[in-house]
Amino acid sequence: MTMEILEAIKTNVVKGEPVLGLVEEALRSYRAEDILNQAVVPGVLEAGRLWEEGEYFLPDIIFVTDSFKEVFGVLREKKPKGDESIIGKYLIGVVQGDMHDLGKSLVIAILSAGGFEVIDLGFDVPIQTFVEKVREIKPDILGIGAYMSTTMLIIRDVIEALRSAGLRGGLKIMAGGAPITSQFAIDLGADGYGRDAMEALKNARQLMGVES
Ligand code: B12
Repeated sequence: MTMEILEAIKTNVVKGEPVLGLVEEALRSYRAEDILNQAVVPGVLEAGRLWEEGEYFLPDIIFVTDSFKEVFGVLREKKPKGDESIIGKYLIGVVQGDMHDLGKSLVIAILSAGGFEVIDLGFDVPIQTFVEKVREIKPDILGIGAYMSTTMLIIRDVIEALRSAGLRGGLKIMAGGAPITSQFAIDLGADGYGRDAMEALKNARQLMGVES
């Protein structure tokens, strides 16, 4: 089999078209991580670029993130356990009262592609759930998303609750979402921020000490 199958997967990811059949086929010749790194991730990155440049609109991103979620689930199952190339554990969730999910999905796609093991708490996550999951999962980084002016201050409450539970020390926290700025994230008590998914990855790597 040639590289054509990887190209075809990438193209379909960019277009948000069905990709599982192609992935099953590719798995006969390629390792799951190669399919992820050489086809799926470049596809998501390309879609992210088209979004940033205003060429893609929301429905396009919805299709791309749906396609990514589906294929990522399959490929993760196939990846060897105890993969040493993992940079760190990244727990992520959207604050309570906030149902916006697309930005987080894009961030998850890029972080996963960039070497993080990402655990997704979903959206509308109660403050107490953040606390319980941090205690249970012990992530290196917690990403908190908030997408409305009415929910963004909850990020501060989550950070406060973690501090009260004695879980803040040693944990890196990143805040993100359209109304958040770099300075605002710091004011809320976070350690980092990401204007978009690529910046989130870059800053997460920096927090892990793998990028200067
Ligand atoms: C799509 C959308 C929805 C969809 C969400 C679908 C879904 N599954 O996510 C639906 C229809 C459900 C929805 C509902 C509502 N929405 Co709405 N929605 C939007 C819209 C149009 C786009 C948001 C989006 O997905 N952007 C695309 C993603 C890719 O960008 P992003 O979220 O900014 O994410 C990027 C970065 O922020 C960053 N990032 C994201 N998360 C994280 C996390 C971390 C840790 C890091 C580091 C970085 C990071 O990386 C991402 C990728 O580049 C915006 C307006 C707009 N054009 O932005 C309104 C908007 C956010 N919604 C708004 C409102 C008011 C609502 C509703 C209340 C509407 C209503 N009256 O019912 C409800 C609220 C429901 C609720 N309780 O949450 C307002 C919020 C206003 C405010 N107060 O701030 C907006 C701004 C529209 C507006 N101008 O009025 N919405």
